[in-house]
Amino acid sequence: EKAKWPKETVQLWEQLSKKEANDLHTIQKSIVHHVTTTLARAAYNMDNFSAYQAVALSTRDRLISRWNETQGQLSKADPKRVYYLSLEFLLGRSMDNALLNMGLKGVYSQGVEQLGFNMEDVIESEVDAALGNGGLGRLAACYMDSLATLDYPAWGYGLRYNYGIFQQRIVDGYQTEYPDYWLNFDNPWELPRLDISIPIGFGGHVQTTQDEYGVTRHNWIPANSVQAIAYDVPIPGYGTENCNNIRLWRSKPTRVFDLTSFNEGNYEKSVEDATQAEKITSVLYPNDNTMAGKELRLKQQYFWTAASLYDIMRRFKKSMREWSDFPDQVAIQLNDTHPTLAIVELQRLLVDEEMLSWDDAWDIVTRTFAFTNHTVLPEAMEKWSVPMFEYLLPRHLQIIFDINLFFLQKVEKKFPNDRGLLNRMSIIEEAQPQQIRMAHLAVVGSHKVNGVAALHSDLIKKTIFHDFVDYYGEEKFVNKTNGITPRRWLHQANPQLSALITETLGNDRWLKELSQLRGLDKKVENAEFRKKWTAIKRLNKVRLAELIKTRCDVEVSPDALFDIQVKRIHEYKRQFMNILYVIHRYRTIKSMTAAQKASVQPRVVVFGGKAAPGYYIAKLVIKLINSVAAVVNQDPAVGDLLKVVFVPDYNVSVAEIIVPASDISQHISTAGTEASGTSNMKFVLNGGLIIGTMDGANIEILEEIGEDNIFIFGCLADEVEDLRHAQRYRNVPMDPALQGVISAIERGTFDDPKIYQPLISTLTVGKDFYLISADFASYIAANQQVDAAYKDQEEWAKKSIRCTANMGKFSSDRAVKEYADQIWNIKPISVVDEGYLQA
Ligand code: HBZ
Repeated sequence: EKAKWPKETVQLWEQLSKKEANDLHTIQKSIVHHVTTTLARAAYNMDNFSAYQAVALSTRDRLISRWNETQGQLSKADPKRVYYLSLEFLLGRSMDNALLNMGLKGVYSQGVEQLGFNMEDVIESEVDAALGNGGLGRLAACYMDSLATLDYPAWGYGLRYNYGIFQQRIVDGYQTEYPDYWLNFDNPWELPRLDISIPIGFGGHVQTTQDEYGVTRHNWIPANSVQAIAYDVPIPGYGTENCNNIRLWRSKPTRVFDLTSFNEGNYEKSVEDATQAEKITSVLYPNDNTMAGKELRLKQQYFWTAASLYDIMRRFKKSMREWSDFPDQVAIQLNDTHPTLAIVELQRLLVDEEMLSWDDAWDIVTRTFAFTNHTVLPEAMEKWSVPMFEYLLPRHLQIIFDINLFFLQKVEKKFPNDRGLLNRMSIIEEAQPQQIRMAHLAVVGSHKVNGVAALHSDLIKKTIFHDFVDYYGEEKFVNKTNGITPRRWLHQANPQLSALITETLGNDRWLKELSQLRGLDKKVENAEFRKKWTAIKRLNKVRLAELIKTRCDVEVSPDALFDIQVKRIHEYKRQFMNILYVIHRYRTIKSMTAAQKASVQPRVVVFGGKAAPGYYIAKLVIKLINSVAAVVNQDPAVGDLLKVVFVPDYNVSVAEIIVPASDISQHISTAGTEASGTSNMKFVLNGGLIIGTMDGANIEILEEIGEDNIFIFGCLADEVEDLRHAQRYRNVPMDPALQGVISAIERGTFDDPKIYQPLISTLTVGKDFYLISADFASYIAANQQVDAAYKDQEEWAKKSIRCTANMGKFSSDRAVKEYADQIWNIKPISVVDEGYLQA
């Protein structure tokens, strides 16, 4: 079109599409413009929320300019891109982050204050985008921030759920769930692309024919279809013009199909079909580390992977390259097994639609995909029942059986006559009914498989993927230790500490190169600096104390030691052990004389986290925490020596208040069960010490910060099996202190003891799978070491500074660079005002 225009028209467009300036006046004008036009409000009739909406819309304009510029330049450059497929992106709030990353926070704050609003209140009016459960979803969000910041050409693909993770309220001590209708007030952080609409088929049958060369062709005829509509979420990098994209799909009924039913006079059926179609992207499954096995979840997975691949292939086709070049243009990272169907879908499209040979197609597929494993827990391993799968995806089932057959034939060749081996490695589990093992499919269809911390990557090689290591060799199985973005988790969440660090180091380069924090090490001996450091921690504790007062109606002293455990509630994470120790501590204080009490270190024990709605034992743990809190907090014999709170509805924006405020935080999973953990990194980066087991990334944090700055306890991963065995077969008695605690619960000290019977029976000898009893004595000892160390506030401040100073490794920038160099083989491209530059 543009080519047909006269020169003046082109010039006019170019002149008018110049980016808006970012001076105070222009920004204020744009805010007021959105108030009076987009929001249709009178300029004075405003509350914090409408102020937020206007500021968000103005911020969004600037994001979109960057998005357009970046995507336009990338289209021309056409580099190899990475696509990060994740069913969860736990982004939290966007406004503060977008303004900080674009370097506009200062001018916007000034503008907003002059217009009569408090910037913090405006920021807090935003609802979280909570499209994730926990670590896996937040990791995806941190990686998107780093990819954008480092100028990597990267897109995320996910689902646009109408309902994110449920909202948690505590009623009578119990968790109750409420829907998270986060789209109620419109979402300024997405660009609906209503023109991008992709048909996705389900069900039906496979037509088999011979082509003119006698080759068998398979043609899937789906029984019905839905449309995938694209919504784009811009992800601005920090200190760069680059702005990446997360494309989220929403399901909508296909017009043609409801018309068919309608024309047949079946109005009700057409409405029913439409409802079924919309249901696909209606709700995020609220399970973390367990497999639900629901048909709707499988539909979500196929809907999402098929739409994403269609989009990726359409983009590839524009470049008119050969299919064999596909893996040189496209890297696809599978965030856990949830997107594994993408492997099968790509094979299907290449063979059935693009007419490649099976072997050529499979070579392209395996060079394209790489797979990240996030857990070794057996209950989390995804399996799909073959009959259900066949009903929804008949052609894909055939392809999976073929992939499996060709794979097992190769295994048989390498290790002949080992039937046990073939059974163990098969993608199909011979159960009733047969099950598809998605983790095996993901390994077979990928060129690299990674775990998320050194111990975990080692463990998966020894356990779930052991046979695969023997078959493929070691090189296919690598470690990529997780990381977190220092922009959100220090700069944004802890602005005062960020400012002190910048002032101390003389520049803010640490925000893009986190190992620069090492420069703080030489300030450890500087008493003046320690004073500033400690004062900031105290301010953050005051901020948390206010939140606790508002949300829990409990007053806590910011002078007490703040001891925090926030994460999903799960038996393997052992919040149960933590609250059992709190009871032990309570009983100890109760037994003390006034003189003895004088030397007790006051503590505030903070819990937060959601339990999966169907996870009965986890929900009982929440109830126990709240019952213990109710008793302890009003006991005059205890006073400020011990307070216990459960902060309801823990989410990303609450984490931003909690993380900077810890003195100590708890990462106490049974060794070998927590793949990595990422909140451990967030707390330590903010100068909080940790108490933890030799599990996941705790081990690597210990290596970086040194054993004097971390409280480690409990058995090691390679002792776990022996301990379980001993417990089962040798009548190991329960730890005596633990026995005392259990007796107190059973006497009814904390509500009706009948309530807790199912919880307590998880501990009875021979059943304590997570080894709470085995670790209890060393847990008590570690807690005593924490108290003793905290007594010396100067030494504690030194430890705190050393923690932050040595966390460089755990930046998600380091992590994505490793993925880019060692798995994806992609290079950064920097966006410039015109044209592009190869970095
Ligand atoms: O992934 C977590 C791990 O438990 C944690 O150790 C690790 O740090 C983090 C990032 O690598 N795993 C999850 O968060 N897993 C899930 O949320 C999940 C969600 C749905 C599932 C299975 C797992 O079907």
